[in-house]
Amino acid sequence: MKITDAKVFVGGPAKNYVTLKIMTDQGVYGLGDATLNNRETLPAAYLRDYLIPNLIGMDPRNSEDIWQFFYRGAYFRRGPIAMAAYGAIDMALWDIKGKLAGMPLYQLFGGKSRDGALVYAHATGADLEDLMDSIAYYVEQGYKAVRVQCGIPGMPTASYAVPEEKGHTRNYITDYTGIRPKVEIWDTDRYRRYMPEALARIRERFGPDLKILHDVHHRLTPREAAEFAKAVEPVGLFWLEDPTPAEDQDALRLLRQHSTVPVAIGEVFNSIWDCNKLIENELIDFIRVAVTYAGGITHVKRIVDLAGLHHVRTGFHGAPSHSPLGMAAQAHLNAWAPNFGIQEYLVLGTPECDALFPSEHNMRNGMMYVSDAPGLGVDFDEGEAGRYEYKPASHPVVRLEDGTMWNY
Ligand code: KDG
Ligand code: MG
Repeated sequence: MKITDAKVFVGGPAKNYVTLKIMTDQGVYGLGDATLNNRETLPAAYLRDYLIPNLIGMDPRNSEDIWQFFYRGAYFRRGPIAMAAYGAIDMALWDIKGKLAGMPLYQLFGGKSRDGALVYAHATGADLEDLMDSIAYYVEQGYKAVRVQCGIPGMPTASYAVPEEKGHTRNYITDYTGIRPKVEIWDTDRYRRYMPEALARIRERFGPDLKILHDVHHRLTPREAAEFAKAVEPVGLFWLEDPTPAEDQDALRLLRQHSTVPVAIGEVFNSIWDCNKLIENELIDFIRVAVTYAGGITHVKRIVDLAGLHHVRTGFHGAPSHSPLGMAAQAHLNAWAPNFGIQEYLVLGTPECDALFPSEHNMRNGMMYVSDAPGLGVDFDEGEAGRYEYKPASHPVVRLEDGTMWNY
């Protein structure tokens, strides 16, 4: 069996999805997602210029050897661009494998460990009252877990993942059209003074059963993060996410010495080498890697297995930038993983997105139910794809009030 061709598409409704389609001499094709948010053209170029010309003629069933060929074969290894490109190939090869076997991917991993996978939604508000309305909306929809972010009084601009005005909780955006990013101003002291009390009020209003998550988005130093974690401990968070910049694997030691708050990190990691020390030293509770830019199913499965040895559960990244293909790969891993924790999930389900990526996965009552269709269980309509083209977009950048650059 041979790979005969592969194509890359960049574009989509509201987001620039990077979609790979691998064709074979037996008519079976595979699909993969290489959407590196706001840098989408880069994995697409790596795929088109180097990886696809090498893929043609390879046996698509040898997904492990193909992964090793690209990873070990690249003298300059890792990085989000390369790992997103290998990830898309790997996803597409698993899709082909599932279609050849006539089985959904979770069966090839070892079958289902659960019926449905717990997901969390994003509640947000320009202020605390606005956020409370947003949480209430998701609770009414049946969600059992909600990430909560709100505006901080006196902060010169909206803080991370928060709308500028009240009443825009369901259509807020974190990315902006164009190449030049918008600037947000951050004030750590105001955040540290306000947020623990806001989280306590959310717990008081919604009671003990709601799973509450909060994302610090890499903005605190290790000392500040330890202090913050101690302050929010009475809230009983499901997790505190990215309290410190993720590159520093030792940063969480101090937090661990001062608090038992569960810690989640890893949405910017792209390999096992970014998190092996964190996992082995049991400095985290949830690993947030994404199949999309951490080398695909083959590599992320290794991370999940390492995590399982150290009581670390999964909490895969699921921001709206992942296409339904990347989310499907994670849905299959979530169904199988013995150490599954939770899945971040933002409703993508616009009619345009559903038309581009027909899918049999579904969501109800805050749980994700995996499709039983062979392979990934998501298709890609090339006719629909022709309606979209790449539109540059950027994350905001963050500065302190005096102009110093800070972490987005
Ligand atoms: O591309 C960056 C976003 O995916 C990120 O800001 C979202 O922190 C995020 C999250 O937890 O989903
Ligand atoms: Mg995050």
